[in-house]
Amino acid sequence: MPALRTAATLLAGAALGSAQLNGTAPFPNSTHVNASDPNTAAAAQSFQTSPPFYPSPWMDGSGGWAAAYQKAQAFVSQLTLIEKVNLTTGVGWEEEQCVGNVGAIPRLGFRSLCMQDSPVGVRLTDFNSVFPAGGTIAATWDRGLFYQRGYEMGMEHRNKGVDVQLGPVVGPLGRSPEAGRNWEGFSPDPVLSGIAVGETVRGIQAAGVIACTKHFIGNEQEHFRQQGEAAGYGFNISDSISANIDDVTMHELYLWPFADAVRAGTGAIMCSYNQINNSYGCQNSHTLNYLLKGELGFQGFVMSDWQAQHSGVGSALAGMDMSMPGDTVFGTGRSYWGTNLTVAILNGTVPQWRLDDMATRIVAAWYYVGRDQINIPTNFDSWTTNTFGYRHALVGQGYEQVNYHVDVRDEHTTDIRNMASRSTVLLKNVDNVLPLSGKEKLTGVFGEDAGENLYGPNGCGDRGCDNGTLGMAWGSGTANFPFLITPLTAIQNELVANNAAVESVTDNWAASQIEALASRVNDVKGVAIVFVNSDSGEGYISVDGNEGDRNNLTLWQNGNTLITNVSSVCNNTVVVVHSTGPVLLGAYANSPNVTAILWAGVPGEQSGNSIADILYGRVNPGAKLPFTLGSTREEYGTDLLYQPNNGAGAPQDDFTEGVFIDYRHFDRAGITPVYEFGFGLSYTTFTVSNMQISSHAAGAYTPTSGMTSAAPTLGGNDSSTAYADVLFPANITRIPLYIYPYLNSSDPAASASESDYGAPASSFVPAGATNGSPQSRIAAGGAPGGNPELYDVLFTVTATVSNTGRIAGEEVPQLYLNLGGPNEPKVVLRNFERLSIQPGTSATFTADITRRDVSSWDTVSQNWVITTYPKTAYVGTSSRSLPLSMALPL
Ligand SMILES: *[C@@H]1O[C@H](CO)[C@@H](O)[C@H](O)[C@H]1NC(C)=O
Ligand SMILES: *[C@@H]1O[C@H](CO)[C@@H](O)[C@H](O)[C@H]1NC(C)=O
Ligand SMILES: *[C@@H]1O[C@H](CO)[C@@H](O)[C@H](O)[C@H]1NC(C)=O
Ligand SMILES: *[C@@H]1O[C@H](CO)[C@@H](O)[C@H](O)[C@H]1NC(C)=O
Ligand SMILES: *[C@@H]1O[C@H](CO)[C@@H](O)[C@H](O)[C@H]1NC(C)=O
Ligand SMILES: *[C@@H]1O[C@H](CO)[C@@H](O)[C@H](O)[C@H]1NC(C)=O
Ligand SMILES: *[C@@H]1O[C@H](CO)[C@@H](O)[C@H](O)[C@H]1NC(C)=O
Ligand SMILES: *[C@@H]1O[C@H](CO)[C@@H](O)[C@H](O)[C@H]1NC(C)=O
Ligand SMILES: CC(=O)N[C@H]1CO[C@H](CO)[C@@H](O)[C@@H]1O
Repeated sequence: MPALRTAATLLAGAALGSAQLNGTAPFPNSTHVNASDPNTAAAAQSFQTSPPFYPSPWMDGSGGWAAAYQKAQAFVSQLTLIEKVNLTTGVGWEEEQCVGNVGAIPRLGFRSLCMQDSPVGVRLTDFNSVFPAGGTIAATWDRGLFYQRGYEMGMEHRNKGVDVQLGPVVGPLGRSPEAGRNWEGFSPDPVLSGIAVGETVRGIQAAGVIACTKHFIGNEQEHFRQQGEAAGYGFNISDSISANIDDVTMHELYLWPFADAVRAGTGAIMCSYNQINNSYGCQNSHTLNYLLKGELGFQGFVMSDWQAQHSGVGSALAGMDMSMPGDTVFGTGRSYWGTNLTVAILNGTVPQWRLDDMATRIVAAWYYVGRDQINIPTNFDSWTTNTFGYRHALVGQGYEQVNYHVDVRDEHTTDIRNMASRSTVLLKNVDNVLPLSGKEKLTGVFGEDAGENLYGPNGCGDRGCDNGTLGMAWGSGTANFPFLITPLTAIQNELVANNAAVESVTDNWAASQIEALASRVNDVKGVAIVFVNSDSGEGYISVDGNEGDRNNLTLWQNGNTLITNVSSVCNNTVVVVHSTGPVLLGAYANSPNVTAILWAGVPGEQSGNSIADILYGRVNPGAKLPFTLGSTREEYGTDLLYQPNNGAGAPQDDFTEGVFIDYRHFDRAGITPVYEFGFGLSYTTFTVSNMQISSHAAGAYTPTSGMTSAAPTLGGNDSSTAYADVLFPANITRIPLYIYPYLNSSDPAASASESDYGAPASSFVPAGATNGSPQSRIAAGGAPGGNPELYDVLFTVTATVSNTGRIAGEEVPQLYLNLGGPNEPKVVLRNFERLSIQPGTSATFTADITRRDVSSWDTVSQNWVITTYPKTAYVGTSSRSLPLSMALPL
């Protein structure tokens, strides 16, 4: 839990850094930059501070938001100061039914908005589905499945009465393979992540639920994300870890997928726990005001991660719009906003236009996804699954029916099974041992990961254990299973139907039983299928000493020994891996008795059926690795920070590798991976041929220029509201520890002491922060997602993909670019398409290349530029199998 701090102290964080943006400005903590690292000089072209950027850009209704903007302005114009503050501030942890609720506006019949986890399904309820995790669906490389998954998750949230689904995730992006929450996001490649997040946002919001894309930004590890959490693990640090990211890397890597989410219309963005260049994610005016709301033209609202807010005025002026869950620290009854925000408006410290902008953004997102047309009451309670319980769980008040057990699953489980099998990557298949016939005389199934969690599928809170098969990892990114089909059950069903024999050993340490069964399988020329896993999760839970982040990239539960014990006596050993990210499989890639390897990710409720569909050939694998599988953790070059490196100060995590993460690093360092990014086999074979490029006349790039309009103020003059009019109403029944917008006293001095805003405003309001006059527009901005001309299509690449085998299959042709400069990655992914092709026939791969795709970030002009270096386009079937290439005719 973060310590309580005074607003004045914390504002130093918001305003930190006086340097102007400058491509050559030195990184302020240069002692942390290893100048002898060969990657640093080239990649970290301009480490920056977090230069202040004020005022916070106000919403303008651009990019398809005009109608929602107008409706929201009309609505907010009717609101009083207190009602506006209510919209912005959560009522406190466990004070209402959802993981977060803001105050209601009863006068206008506007209910308390409900924010609910999570990115795999509705969390903390029942009769919901569990979808494959983000990092698993990413392996489909299938836009249609990205959208379908988003839509179906959105429908389930909608029907539970949720307003905001707290997903999808593109932060962490996946800088380090060990990072605990990578599985919630998609891929360390920004383009794969960007396409996946865009389709997911569109899907969720088509269902009438606001998507909250998270965590913005640089949230690349669990260790040290919160001072209090770190203290619980025995680390003495004053502040959250600072992800120190240079301007090029920020734009070309970490911000890239957020641009896609904003362009897709995400209604909310969650700011993160960590600091970015030594300023907290929820009060960093550079990342929120400049990058997100300025350059990316984000029209929705920024909500804090739970307890990620560290200041009142500072976060308001730096661009945060909603405080979650509202209290400074869970259960304190104190808030940086609520009463504090009311006081800050009354005395002019925070200008009214900023509050109006917060409220407008929140209500506009609500209209944008059509929530004014949907009236489904929240019909569950996060804090109990009992039918009756306390409405205000924190304080045990309001006993009533809180759960209606509404089954929102519809027919989604069929689609979930399809999504999971289409996410399964075939890495090795010697002599076509797969698919299996299902008529093998004896099948031996091995591994705890094949079977049940003895505590039940939901037996460990927030899935904080690694018992039984890994259908989901741990943390707040979880949901309760309605059932979990284990691999063993599905394989038994398959084989028993065929009257074949199947036996299993699911104790990974039962060496003699394992050897006995594996030997018998070998003897009768059957097949051994070994299930292994590697788990991770969110930092507040430690499993087997893994404090969210993984301590290693090896298999858990004695998995390596298990594979060795089986394969040393059985020459037809199939290995299936469930994992939250990369694991070290180098020992098995060339091991003769390991005849097949499958990566099945974190598949959700239909785990067993989906792997059986692959093993027995009902689904021909077509998935591709969304990351690189190396042979040691060192090969990745981007390990986590496991120990504080700045005394008792904020740990400093310098992203000195720049844009060189995952395959870009392996390519640059000349390391041959075990299985490369984009790799995946099929039961049939494909070739690619006949690459062609056509150019489009898109015209020259026009930097956005001119001025914005002035900040609108809506309704009456809030700062002239009488203190007496914002007191607690006499007739209100106050719920203990609940966060309200009202004051206790009409005496300004007393209200100030209650709010801690006693210091003169000038001492902590950053220069320009209250200025609502027209502002210069940002050259790289102009609409949601950035300058619209960045998305102009400059080229279209086509190639022929032929199925040269004997069965129908799916292939993912991939388009990569080399941008020509001496410091550019060898190749970067830019487009792909999953094609279904009948045997003996061909299909055409068609991929657009946009202006953004061929541009590099220029720190001096603060814009995207197309360098004069010659550029090459490549087409192939993985990041290292690129048989076709052509120069881009720029
Ligand atoms: C900006 O860069 C120029 C060199 O191009 C340098 O002279 C100047 O000192 C830099 N400004 C800052 C604030 O670092
Ligand atoms: C603010 O929200 C609280 C909690 O929902 C509600 O009780 C109160 O009436 C709201 N106040 C106003 C003025 O709408
Ligand atoms: C106002 O915020 C300060 C922290 O800056 C906190 O200590 C105080 O309790 C808050 N006031 C209320 C009424 O929540
Ligand atoms: C389940 O997991 C917990 C925590 O990891 C572990 O201590 C326990 O032994 C496991 N129990 C079973 C029955 O697998
Ligand atoms: C890696 O971590 C897992 C989970 O904590 C543990 O079971 C395994 O023994 C570790 N591997 C090594 C090589 O230490
Ligand atoms: C492969 O399996 C056979 C049994 O079929 C065994 O004799 C041999 O030692 C195994 N090879 C390895 C490398 O484990
Ligand atoms: C496994 O070994 C047996 C002899 O023990 C041999 O007949 C069979 O062909 C081998 N299978 C594979 C897949 O190598
Ligand atoms: C805000 O109100 C408090 C308490 O009345 C006071 O100390 C502070 O100076 C005020 N700031 C402004 C700008 O009026
Ligand atoms: C020059 C500068 O900004 N230095 C910063 C380096 O990081 C520490 C973080 O703990 C800051 O306190 C310094 O101000």
